Amino acid sequence: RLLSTKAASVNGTKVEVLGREYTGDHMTNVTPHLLSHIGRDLHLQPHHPLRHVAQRVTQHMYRQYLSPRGNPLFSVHSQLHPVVTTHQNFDSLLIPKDHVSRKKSDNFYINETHLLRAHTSAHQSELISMGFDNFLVIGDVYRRDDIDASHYPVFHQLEGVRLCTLKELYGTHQNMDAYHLFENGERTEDHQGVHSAEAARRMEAELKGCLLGLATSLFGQDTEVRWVDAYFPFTHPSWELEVQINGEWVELLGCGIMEQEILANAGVQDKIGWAFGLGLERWAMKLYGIPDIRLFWSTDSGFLSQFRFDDPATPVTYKAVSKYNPCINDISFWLPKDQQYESADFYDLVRSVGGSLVEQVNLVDSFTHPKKQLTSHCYRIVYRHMERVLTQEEVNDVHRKIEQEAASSLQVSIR
Ligand code: FA5
Ligand code: MG
Repeated sequence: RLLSTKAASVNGTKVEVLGREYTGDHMTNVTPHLLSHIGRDLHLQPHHPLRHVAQRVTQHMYRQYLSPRGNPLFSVHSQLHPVVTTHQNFDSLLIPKDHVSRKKSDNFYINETHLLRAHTSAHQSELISMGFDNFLVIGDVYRRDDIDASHYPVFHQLEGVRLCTLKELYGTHQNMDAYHLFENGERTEDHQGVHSAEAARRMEAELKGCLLGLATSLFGQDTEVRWVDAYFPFTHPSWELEVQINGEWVELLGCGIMEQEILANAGVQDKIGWAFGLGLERWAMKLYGIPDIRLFWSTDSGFLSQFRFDDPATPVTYKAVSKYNPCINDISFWLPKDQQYESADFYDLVRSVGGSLVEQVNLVDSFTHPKKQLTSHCYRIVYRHMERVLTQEEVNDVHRKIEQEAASSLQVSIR
C-alpha cells in the first residue's frame, strides 16, 4: 500500500493508529517518523522477502502439524492491530512491574496504558483465551533500539504457540494412568515445579526438533546452528537459537516452555505449551544474504525486483543494488488484433535486447478501446547500470531497439 493516506499520525494530544484514536499523555513518545512505518505491512506485501520467509515458516508448520483429517493444525494471525495494552505486552506475560523491558526509553508508548507492541508475544494470552491451541502470529513490532545493520526500531516477528494435552504429547497407551503432565514438585533448571520432568523433556524435544527442522529446511542441512540457554519471564526453561552470518553468531529466535500460570490465567487447565518468537528480518538476511536490515524498507526496484517470484521457496542470493540512479522509460502499444499475445513474451524480448541494463519491467496500464476493440498495454522499464551513470541518450537507444523488436516480432503497434 502506498502511503497516500496516513495510516497513523500524532496531532497535539491525539494519536491515531489505523483508525483507532488515543489520547496522548506524559508517556507518549511516538514520533511522526516512527508512525510513518505503520501500515506498510511489509510481511503482507506480495513478493516482499519478509512475506516469502513468513510463508515458508507457515508452510513448514502446516506440514509438520496436521489434524487427524490431514488439515493444518495452526491458525495464522497476521493482521492484529499493532497497538496493545501494557497488560498484553507485559502483565499477561508475567513481566514484573519494575522490569527493565517496560522502560519508556526502550518502547514506543502511545500513552500510559497503550504502546506499539514490542513483541508478538503480546497476543499469546488473548488468543489462548479465545480457544486457539496451535497458532502463529505475524506482525510488525516496535522497539527503541539503536539503528545499525542488524537493528531497526521497527522489525517483524513470527510467533508460534502450541498447547498439548497429555494424549497429544504421549499418544494413546494401555496404561495412561502411568503418565501425567503435572506434578507438585520443585522448580529446577530443566522444568517448572508444576510440570512433570518427562512432560517438560518431551515438549523441549518437540520444540527444538520443530525449530531445527525449520532452520535446516530454509538454510540447508549443513548450516551450523547452536542452542544457547536464555531467560524470559514467560517461559521456563528458555533457549535461543543462533546461526552464523559472515562468521558471527546471530540470534534467530527465542523460545521455551510456557509458564503454566499464563495458561491458567487464560483459562487452560489440562495442557502444557511451548512458544517461540523469531525475527523475520534475521531469517531473511541469512536466507538471501541481505547485508543490512534497512534494505527491507526500500521501495527501490533494484531491491524489490530481486524477490519478484510467486513460489516463496525460490532460491535467491541478493545482489547489491547499484548506487547509480535508475532511468525509467515507458512503452505503450496496441496488441495485435487476432493474434495470441502474452506479456511474458514481451518481458523476454526486453531482457534479450536490454540485457543487464534492464533492472525491471512491469505492466503498468491496460485498457481496451471500446470502438476499435483494441487493447493497449503500457509497460514501465527501469534501466540501471551497476558501475556507472547511464545517459538518457544511451537509454533511449536501447528503448528504441526494444520498440522496433516488439513491433516486428510481436506484431504490436507502438503508440
Ligand atoms: C522476544 O521478543 C520474545 N518475545 C521471544 C519469545 C517468544 C521467547 C516466545 C519465548 C517464547 P527477543 O527480544 O530476543 O525475544 O526477540 C526475538 C527475536 O527477534 C530475536 O531472536 C531476533 O531474531 C529478533 N530481534 C530482536 N530484536 C531485534 C531488532 N532490533 N531488529 C531485528 N530483529 C530483532
Ligand atoms: Mg533475544
